Amino acid sequence: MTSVAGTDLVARARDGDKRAIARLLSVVENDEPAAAEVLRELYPLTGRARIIGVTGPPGGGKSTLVNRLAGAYREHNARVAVVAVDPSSPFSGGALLGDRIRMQERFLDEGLFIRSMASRGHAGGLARTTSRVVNVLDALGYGVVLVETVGVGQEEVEVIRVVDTVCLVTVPGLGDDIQAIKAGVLEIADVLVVNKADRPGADETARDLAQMLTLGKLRTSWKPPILRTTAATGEGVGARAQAPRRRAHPGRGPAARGAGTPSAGQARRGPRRARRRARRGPDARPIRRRRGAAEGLTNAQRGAR
Ligand SMILES: Nc1nc2c(ncn2[C@@H]2O[C@H](COP(=O)(O)OP(=O)(O)OP(=O)(O)O)[C@@H](O)[C@H]2O)c(=O)[nH]1
Ligand SMILES: [Mg+2]
Repeated sequence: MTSVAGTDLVARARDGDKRAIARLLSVVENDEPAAAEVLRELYPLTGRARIIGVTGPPGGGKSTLVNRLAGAYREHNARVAVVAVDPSSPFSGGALLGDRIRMQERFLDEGLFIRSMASRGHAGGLARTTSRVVNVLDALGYGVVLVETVGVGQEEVEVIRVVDTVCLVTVPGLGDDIQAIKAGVLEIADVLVVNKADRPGADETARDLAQMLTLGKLRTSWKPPILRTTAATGEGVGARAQAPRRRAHPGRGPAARGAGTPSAGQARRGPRRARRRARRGPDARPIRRRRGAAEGLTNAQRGAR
């Protein structure tokens, strides 16, 4: 793709042309030749969207919940994008989008964009590709990006780091499986959801989770709220959409995904560095001072250290 074509694609995508958006996402996802240029062009526009991750064991109702949340955010007029990372059930399937009428409503909705991503075959890793996709959607003006992943492996834990808010979905009666979740995802969860609350055992599961939180060596003082939802009917989902936001996100959020809004530290260090960073693009490693530069060492002296 020539750079003119790349720029044209960006322009059409920014106008809301869904086919152009899909094509643009493929360019960055597959690391096509125009990817770097596209990302550079869009980079200054990133850092505005609210990125929400929905993760948890297979079949817990993540897609159903994501669909409900998308509807709830659409009611507040935000343009919403959904990124489903390796959904075992395809996102176009009936179960995910509720009844057929609702599904058609969603697909006709100009303000909603849905993207499925395979979890395998990404040069540079799934987390990096996901952050690129999220950054593009952010730059294109989607106010809310919902990212669904199956939270079982280490790689998914890495993926979920690109989001601002992690919502961990569990279901009643998980039993010992709940212990398996605890290892990675519970530590980074901002909100815990016991979905399928219409089934028996929701209160016990909520209690188990609360207990695990008190036992876990959580690194921050954040106490994730534990919410009960029935995504199938939408009950309790409003509470999730309004759940409190965590303020501090160690190793997460816009900086972790290389988005453009300068952190307080970057702002202090001044615009020159931010501009340099913008020129280098979102995948560049952070700019660090050369070792010894502050002490005024020569290159030879530095090398000898
Ligand atoms: N009883 C009940 N069933 C639900 C609820 N939410 C979702 N389901 C059903 O649970 C099944 C799985 O829902 P999905 O939304 O596909 O779950 P998922 O977590 O996205 O599944 P994977 O992407 O395959 O991991 C579907 O048959 C849903 O209709 C709920 O609140 N109550
Ligand atoms: Mg799903």
